[in-house]
Amino acid sequence: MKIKVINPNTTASMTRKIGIAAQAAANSSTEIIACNPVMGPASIEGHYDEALSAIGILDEIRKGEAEGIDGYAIACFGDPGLLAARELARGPVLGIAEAAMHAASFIATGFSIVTTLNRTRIIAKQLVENYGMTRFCQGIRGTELSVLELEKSGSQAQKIITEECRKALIEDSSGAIILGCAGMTDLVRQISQDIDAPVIDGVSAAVKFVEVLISLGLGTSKVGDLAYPLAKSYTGMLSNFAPKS
Ligand code: 2AL
Repeated sequence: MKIKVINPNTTASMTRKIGIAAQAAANSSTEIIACNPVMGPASIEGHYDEALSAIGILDEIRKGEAEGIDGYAIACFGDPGLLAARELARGPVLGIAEAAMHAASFIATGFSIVTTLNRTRIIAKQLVENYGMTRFCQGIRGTELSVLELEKSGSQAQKIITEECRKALIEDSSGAIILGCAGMTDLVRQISQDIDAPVIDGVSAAVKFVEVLISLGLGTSKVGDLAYPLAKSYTGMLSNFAPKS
């Protein structure tokens, strides 16, 4: 089984971290291909970054389909380009935010999301609503840490995130915490130990759910709106992205 894990930002150190977490979550017989697009933002921290990162994601899915990839995880907490990616793919495609929220809803009646910059909270809120998770989501907390701060050695990021998670449990009355950035994937075990509560990393959850769906013989439905994109001409910089019949 081959699962491609796409970090939609172009920061290679984050892609390496995501690949390690994905391989640790997967069965030993599953091959994890962690990648990031060559074009796009170094980090995704808003609507504009998200919109443009989707192009790189779709390019990786297109290549993945030619390489016989069985399923995909999109490793950015905004789940950018998710439905478009599903249109291109035969196998399952999961976003880390949706995977994390579903996992949390299985183990707690309420969860909080602890994320990076405050401005990204609106993205998480919109996803919570889209995924029907409003009933479970008790809080979305920013830390004002930039995504690339998570890549710096000697950063205070882990301490700041841990303290916010601890506060979320008490102030939001949450039973589980979701880490709201793929760049936090390496922190999950230690934070869970430190706060003595379940902490969910969407990268691991998405990879595991993709693996399960593939082993159940389930792929993206090609009936209705997730059918392959209609063949047509695209112009200008996007001419290479024109769907073929
Ligand atoms: C993210 C993420 O997971 N990767 C990235 O570049 N930005 N999300 C976030 N809320 O900061």
